[in-house]
Amino acid sequence: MKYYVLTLFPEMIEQGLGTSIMGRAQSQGTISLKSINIRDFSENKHGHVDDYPYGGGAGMVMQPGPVYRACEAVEQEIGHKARIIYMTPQGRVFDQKMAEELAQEEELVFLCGHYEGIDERVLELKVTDFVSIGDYVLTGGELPAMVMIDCISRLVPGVLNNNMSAEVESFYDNLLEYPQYTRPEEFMGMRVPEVLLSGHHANIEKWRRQQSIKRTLERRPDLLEEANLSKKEKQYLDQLLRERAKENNEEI
Ligand code: 6GU
Repeated sequence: MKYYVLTLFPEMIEQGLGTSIMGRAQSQGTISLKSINIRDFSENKHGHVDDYPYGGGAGMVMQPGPVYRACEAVEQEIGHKARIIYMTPQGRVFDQKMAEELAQEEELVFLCGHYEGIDERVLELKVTDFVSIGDYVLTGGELPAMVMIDCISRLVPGVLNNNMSAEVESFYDNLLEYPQYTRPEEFMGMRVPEVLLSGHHANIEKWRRQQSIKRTLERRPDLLEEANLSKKEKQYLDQLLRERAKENNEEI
């Protein structure tokens, strides 16, 4: 996977994605990351890339010219059309499913705005996808682009050590992850659940699935509607619901 990030703060992207798993993935060559400074495409003698909004109002707007030329330079380098994703709270909300879809691409271009946004005309001309990372407002598109790149990259083969781990973690099967324990066996008087010490793999697997179901019911019941449960697991969920109803003196 080749990422290109168009930004006024390339060092933010390089720093943020330069260490840990993302740093290793780049050293290995499993992914590549190139930050392009939009300011380098300014034709203004002061290197300005923003100006006052037509019609008045607060803040500054990024001018279309530098953004357009930066997009063209990246397209030239890639040699064919690529998706250009504009990070904006007005976009479609990013989720694991979108990450899975984007992970199939050879190249992804992220366009990060600042100030009050980017001149609409260059967005119309160049952007293929408008994406938000959630319903809250940030100061710029860099953190959202980094969130997306991190999430997509762990789905790229070879990025994670253990090929399985991308699937087993949260959201696989629409269930939350089961609780994890490591040494010591007892901490502050709290023991590791006995089943995990038993070495009985089938029992451990069953316990973990049940914990996932229980945790999802408690913390993200909305996810359960899309979860793929076996007949036995559905019975377990029904049992949890009955217990809960009983605790609350409810009818079911
Ligand atoms: Cl993609 N950009 C900004 N500025 N704020 C956001 C966002 C994006 N997603 C959520 N909030």
